[in-house]
Amino acid sequence: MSERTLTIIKPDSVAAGNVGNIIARLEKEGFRIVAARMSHLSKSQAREFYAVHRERSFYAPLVEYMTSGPVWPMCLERDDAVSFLRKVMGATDPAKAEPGTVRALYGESIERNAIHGSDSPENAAIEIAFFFPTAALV
Ligand code: 3AN
Repeated sequence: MSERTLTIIKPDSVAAGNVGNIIARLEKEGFRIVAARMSHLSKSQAREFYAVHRERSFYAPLVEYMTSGPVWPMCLERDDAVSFLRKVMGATDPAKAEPGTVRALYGESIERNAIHGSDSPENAAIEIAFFFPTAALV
């Protein structure tokens, strides 16, 4: 069933010049880009976006990292978009990600891991609304 999910091309990918490669890969995997924009997150935006991880030891460094440079949030559409994107992304730790996945190809570390993808349809809806008002979706 056609579904939408939210990805963020993270600061390490933007700094390394991998935005084009990652977008090309996502399109090749059958995702349609419903909305996209470049953004430089404020600390309060990053804290809110990752609020579920508030109690984790990596929360403060994660907020630091996600605000360290520009990112590309995008709303993507495809059959089973949420779970399919997770497969294309690979495991959180690029060292453990399956060969050929986006994180295996472009991730530098468990924190600087190239790309974000929503983990459930419920969170996808929340995360899409966080970055894109309905009017920005086509
Ligand atoms: P995923 O992005 O694979 O869904 P989450 O939601 O568990 O992973 O974690 C959100 C983000 O927090 C990850 N993308 C990564 O940047 C960072 N992160 C997760 N676990 C760790 C960890 N053990 N150490 C450092 N950063 C982490």
